[in-house]
Amino acid sequence: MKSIKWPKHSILAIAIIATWIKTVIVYHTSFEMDIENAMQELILIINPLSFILFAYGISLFFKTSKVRNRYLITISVLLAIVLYANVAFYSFYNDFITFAVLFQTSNFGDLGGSISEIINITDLLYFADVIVLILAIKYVPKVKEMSPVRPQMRKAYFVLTMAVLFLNLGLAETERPQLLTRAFDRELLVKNIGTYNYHLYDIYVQSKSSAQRALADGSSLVEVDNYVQANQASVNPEMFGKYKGRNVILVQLESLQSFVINNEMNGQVVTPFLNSLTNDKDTFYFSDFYHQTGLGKTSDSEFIVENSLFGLGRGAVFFTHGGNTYNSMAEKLGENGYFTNVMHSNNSSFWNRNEIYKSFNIDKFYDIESYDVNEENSVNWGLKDIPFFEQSVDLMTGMQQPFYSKMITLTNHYPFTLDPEDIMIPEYTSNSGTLNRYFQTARYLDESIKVFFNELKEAGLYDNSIIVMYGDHYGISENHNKAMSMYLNKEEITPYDSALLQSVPLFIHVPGSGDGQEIDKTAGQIDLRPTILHLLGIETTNDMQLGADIFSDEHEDFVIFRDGRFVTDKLVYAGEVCYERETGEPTAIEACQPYIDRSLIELDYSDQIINGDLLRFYDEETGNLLQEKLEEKIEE
Ligand code: GP9
Ligand code: MN
Repeated sequence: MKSIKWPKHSILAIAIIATWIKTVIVYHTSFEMDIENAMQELILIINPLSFILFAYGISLFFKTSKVRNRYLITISVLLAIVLYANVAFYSFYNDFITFAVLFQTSNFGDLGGSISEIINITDLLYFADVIVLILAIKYVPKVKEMSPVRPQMRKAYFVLTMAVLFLNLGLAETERPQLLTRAFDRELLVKNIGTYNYHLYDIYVQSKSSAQRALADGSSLVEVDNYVQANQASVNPEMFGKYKGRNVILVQLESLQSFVINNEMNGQVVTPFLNSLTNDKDTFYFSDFYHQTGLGKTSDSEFIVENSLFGLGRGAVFFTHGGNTYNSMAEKLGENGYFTNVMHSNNSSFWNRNEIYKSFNIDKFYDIESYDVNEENSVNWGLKDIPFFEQSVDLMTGMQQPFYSKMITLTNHYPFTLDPEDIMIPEYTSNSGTLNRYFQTARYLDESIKVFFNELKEAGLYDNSIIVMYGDHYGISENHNKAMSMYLNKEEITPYDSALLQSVPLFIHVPGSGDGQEIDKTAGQIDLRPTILHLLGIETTNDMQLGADIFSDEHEDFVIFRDGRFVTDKLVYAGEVCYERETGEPTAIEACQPYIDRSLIELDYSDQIINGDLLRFYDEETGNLLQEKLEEKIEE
């Protein structure tokens, strides 16, 4: 052994390699992460490295090897604890720890008794790298006591660390575009940037939002409140309470845009069942309705509909502000005797749903664990919509009535693939495979709704329910403009066209009512909360909401997009150009200016409410500011 010439920084190298290998092994043995291809595996292997290099690399700044070694041991112990805590948390919650959750101790209430069941003697293996490191320090023959590390050497080391980080981020970006800006799922984050980096990122996101929260006080709420009160649309007495007491079934139609409704593709009808609802005696069909989502996509549409507030301009509010105080539609319905639930066959942590649903006061989340999912009945993202609806109706039959169920469909999701037996119409024939397949999955989604209606009838749940269905966001992005222009028979897709293409269908189906009609008022997802609550006879006068009941005479034909674009019955504002809606011709900006100003105000008020967590200062019952909370705040 004596003859081996150990490199100078062997202890550092051993620490890095031991922790790296251990982390990768723990990824594979203690978390259930589905790895779909070699690239994902490669990312998983690389992803702990940049942080490990960085954390251990700090040792290069210490002068003596003794201090260096002590530092290395401390860091290895800390990293092992972080990883081990995640393993323990995961085995219980099937989720990774977030900074926010750590401070909500109530979350651990149900964990108490089971701590001892979770901890096991074999768990010492999670500290194997620490042991290796200690042994190495003891037995690896000491190189000549090193003089302080040369600055060039340190520089090279940290350049390498950065290179590894960027390699990791670059690969992750190709595998999951917009991973960090959208931050949709903790599992995806850990899979792509690694546990250690994930915690840093999480701390950054959480501390940013808690700083904004701490700085906010009730005074900003006064201004917002004045605006909201002044802009409330009064109820339509003919419609208010008309369907009181019915179950409410909300169906979010994944990626469904209006352009497929009452339209054909190469002679094939795309949505025959939904088309039949557009002139059905029991259905209100809203033909000029828009999604208002941002990067949070599905989760934004949920957020907007529940709260009648906008999502955020950056990131997903579900992720960044899951712990805020809200006054959701579910909470309102719960207060009015409803059993409230969400049905969606996906991991409960996706979009941080498991956390924010608590803030929305939703009674129960039927996530993937509530469904029977196997090879045959799932495709691509999970359970296919038809079995999803079938199994959901089974669950509904056991629910206390009246209930409010929000159902989130999944099959019509990018990349829009189907098993051969589910294909009902051929692909389209453009240069975009995405658009070509989109028609097929939209056709499948349409079929699933038909099945759902039949199942509800068979289960005896149909007559006493109202079924609200709307597209959650676009499915075809502007990357497919060329193919879209071919389909729509246009020379090109202009910003004006793109804005109008954000229209998604909205149906309010009220079995047996005979009230059906087409409504072409310009409206958006933000209007759904007051619209639905009013139909059920639930007041919203004191609610901090930005939308308006579409049935109200005071509802304005004006819908604001998250990025500042807007559509009215006469104008379209997009790409900083004001267009005449009817002709699509640009017109003087002055025509749009008042709406531009109002869009900015409303978006800003919505952001203030969310960033400042202002609803904690608001009494939903009286519409007053909560004096005691404000005083507490001032004392702080
Ligand atoms: C995932 C589903 C899809 O659970 O809601 O989210 P999306 O990618 O459409 O935002
Ligand atoms: Mn979606």
